[in-house]
Amino acid sequence: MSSRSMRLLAWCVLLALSSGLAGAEDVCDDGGPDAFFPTIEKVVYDPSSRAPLAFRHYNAEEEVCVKEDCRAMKDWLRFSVAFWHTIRGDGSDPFGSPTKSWPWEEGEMSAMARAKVRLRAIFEFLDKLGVEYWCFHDRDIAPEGQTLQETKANLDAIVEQAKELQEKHDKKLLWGTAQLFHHKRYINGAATSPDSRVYAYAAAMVAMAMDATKKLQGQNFVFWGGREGYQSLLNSDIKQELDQLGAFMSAAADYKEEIGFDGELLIEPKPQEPMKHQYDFDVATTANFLRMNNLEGKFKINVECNHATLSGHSCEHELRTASIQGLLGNVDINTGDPQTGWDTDQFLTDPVEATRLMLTILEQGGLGKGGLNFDAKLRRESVDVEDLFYAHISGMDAMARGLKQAAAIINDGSLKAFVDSRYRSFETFDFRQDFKSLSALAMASDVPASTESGSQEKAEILFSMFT
Ligand code: XLS
Ligand code: NI
Ligand code: NI
Repeated sequence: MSSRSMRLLAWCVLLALSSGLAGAEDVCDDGGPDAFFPTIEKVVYDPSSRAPLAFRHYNAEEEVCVKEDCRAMKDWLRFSVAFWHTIRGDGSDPFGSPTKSWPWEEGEMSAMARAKVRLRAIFEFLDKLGVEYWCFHDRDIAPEGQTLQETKANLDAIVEQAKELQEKHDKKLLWGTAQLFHHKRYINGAATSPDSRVYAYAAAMVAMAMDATKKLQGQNFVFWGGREGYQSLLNSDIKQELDQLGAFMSAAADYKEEIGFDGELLIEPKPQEPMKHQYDFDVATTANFLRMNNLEGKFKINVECNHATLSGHSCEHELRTASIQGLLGNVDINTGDPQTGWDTDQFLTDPVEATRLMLTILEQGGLGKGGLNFDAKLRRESVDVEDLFYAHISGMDAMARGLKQAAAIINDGSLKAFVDSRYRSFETFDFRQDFKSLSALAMASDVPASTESGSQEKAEILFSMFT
């Protein structure tokens, strides 16, 4: 932080403390456009640059055409910064204390004054990075109060400030969510808790967070059930818990209609961590949950890549499985570490992987109201504010390469033509027949001695010609 902004902040905190007036910190100057990242200029696209703080592939306004559908890169990709990792991530892990000393955590101040400073930090970050969207949990942006009423008042005040900042900086909310996993009241779950008081409390929190998301014109609202699962089947009635979850999600969908929130509701699957088993295990399990509870058409899915791999799938598999059912709404774009078996939430920097993911996204005509949310964090050892920029830049460049390469594969058409050709025998064959007629057809034909090659290797060449 520059000495000017340090002085301003100190003055401001002093005023807030001495006045004792509620909201006195609102009078604080925001420290100007360089209050938190004074060493960083706006990141620009410069393909020939050797400077790490530049985009070599992401060129926000550059048009990319998928057949006749031409959009600016920023509109295909719809990048979003995650408040919880980028602003609140402190580098702590189960073995060690925080490692970051971010400028927005400096000095003593009330929890609400701090929340307001943090909020200003993300908008400066978004400006300098050139990203349009952000995402939050209610508890990332506003502290919990002593009572539910106070918690609501805190959130309302912060949402008011966020609304102003969104307008001032021309930014948008990709999604909001309720954080129903951190506090010890959620040890046995939120919607799936055996304690009915916790169930009702969780509903109140979702209602509050959805109100906040609506107020900020959020495009989506996410449900990630971190504690919705079990540690042991010996002490759990999973039929009861799944029924509770179904009723809770139905009530959430009704609430959306009641308040006139026109964003998409999204469920984010994850197989485990923190619970040993989580109910929204993967896309297929979540799709089945929606059908069992007559919730088709009311929810889509937010696929997180690192969750996909934790469930034993690839991210590509999860995107495709959601997409073919009309359920792919958003991607939490990150990756794990092949040698580490948990949710390491790393930035996805592999352009070949990015191309595989963008293929599905482009084939379904983009993500609609959804986007690519960087649910990704710095390594514990990365402690400079510049690292936050390096991380997002490499993630954005990788996805931009993925976008261009996937568009080229689709526009070329050879891979699709090859896949289609494998199914050509069905062009003149109705497979929706009963076994009697199929048996009759088989009886009247030659016994198939073999069938043609799958030629995966050829498909790999048709893919790698563009990557
Ligand atoms: C945690 C999840 C979380 C959700 C939002 O693993 O990815 O960050 O995206 O609650
Ligand atoms: Ni996520
Ligand atoms: Ni995650």
